[in-house]
Amino acid sequence: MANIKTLAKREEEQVRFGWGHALCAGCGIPIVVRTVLNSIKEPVVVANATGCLEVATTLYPYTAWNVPWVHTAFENAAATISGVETAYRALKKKGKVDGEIRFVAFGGDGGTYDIGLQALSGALERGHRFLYVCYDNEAYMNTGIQRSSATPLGAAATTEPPGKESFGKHRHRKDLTQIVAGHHIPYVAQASISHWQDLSRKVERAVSKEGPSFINVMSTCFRGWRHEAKFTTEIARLAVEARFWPLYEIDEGEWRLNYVPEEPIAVRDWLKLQGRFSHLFRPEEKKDVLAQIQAEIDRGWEELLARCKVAPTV
Ligand SMILES: Cc1ncc(C[n+]2csc(CCOP(=O)(O)OP(=O)(O)O)c2C)c(N)n1
Ligand code: SF4
Ligand SMILES: [Mg+2]
Repeated sequence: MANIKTLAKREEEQVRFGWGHALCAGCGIPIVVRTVLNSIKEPVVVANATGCLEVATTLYPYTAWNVPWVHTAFENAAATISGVETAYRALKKKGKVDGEIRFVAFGGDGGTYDIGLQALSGALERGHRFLYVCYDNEAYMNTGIQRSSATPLGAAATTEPPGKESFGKHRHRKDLTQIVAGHHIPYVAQASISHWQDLSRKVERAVSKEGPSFINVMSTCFRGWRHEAKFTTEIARLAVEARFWPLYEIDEGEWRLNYVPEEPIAVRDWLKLQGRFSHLFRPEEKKDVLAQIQAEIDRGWEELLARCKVAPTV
């Protein structure tokens, strides 16, 4: 497993991502992208769905990318990267390219859970060798915090605002990691910006597979979640401690839970730190909604425990 020195050395040798992007200071996305790209030793080609990552890293005439990079539409990052990977295989067969190249697609939750799901499912089923990384910040952040199917129950979003008749988002989030697991691809994982070594190890596993792989990374957006920017990784860490965002992987069909909190925190203690849930506590506490959120977490955790071998790596 690459340690921090190896990752730093790789970045010294070739900065793959980073110059002059306009992502907010304190955004979780650059942590995802740098960790992913620095964890891959081979040359990389990237496809990037529209979202904060794409918009804020390609302000014409500048780019923050120093690898071959394709901007795709919102809905087709997986289709694009599968086409690039197919072209590479065809050219390799003809002897026109040699050497190993890895193919990575990045998409936000809007571009992955919702609008790009069909393209993702198709590419996974076709068996292309690529890694799809979803940076999940739980809403359509770039266009103004609209709810997505990754937005948790009770969160405020501009398209599902809390008010007299509403407590924010009315439905639980979709479990995309498990939907992808249903494709029975070689490698699927859930990771978080708060546990970068775990993410780095998962990327190494993912790109070693000869078929498709998928990593769903929790990536805090302090603007949409409404907390101070300096708490970005801490909020992500507490999501893991609350068991809201379990760290696990499915490697060649073997389910492994990578971290079991010794003393899990109640989800209300995590929600309380974020302005997007403040209406659940004021003026009076919405006990029924908080109980529903906790019950869903408990259910998901039990389900995961029943499937997984406990194999701590963090
Ligand atoms: C087909 C289409 N619909 C809508 C848009 C406008 N749009 C651009 S980015 C974005 C939000 C992306 O959300 P997400 O994928 O979660 O990424 P984030 O902005 O949170 O990084 C939207 C709606 C678009 N570019 N294309
Ligand atoms: S709005 Fe959120 S996701 Fe977008 S760049 Fe800012 S912190 Fe990052
Ligand atoms: Mg998003």
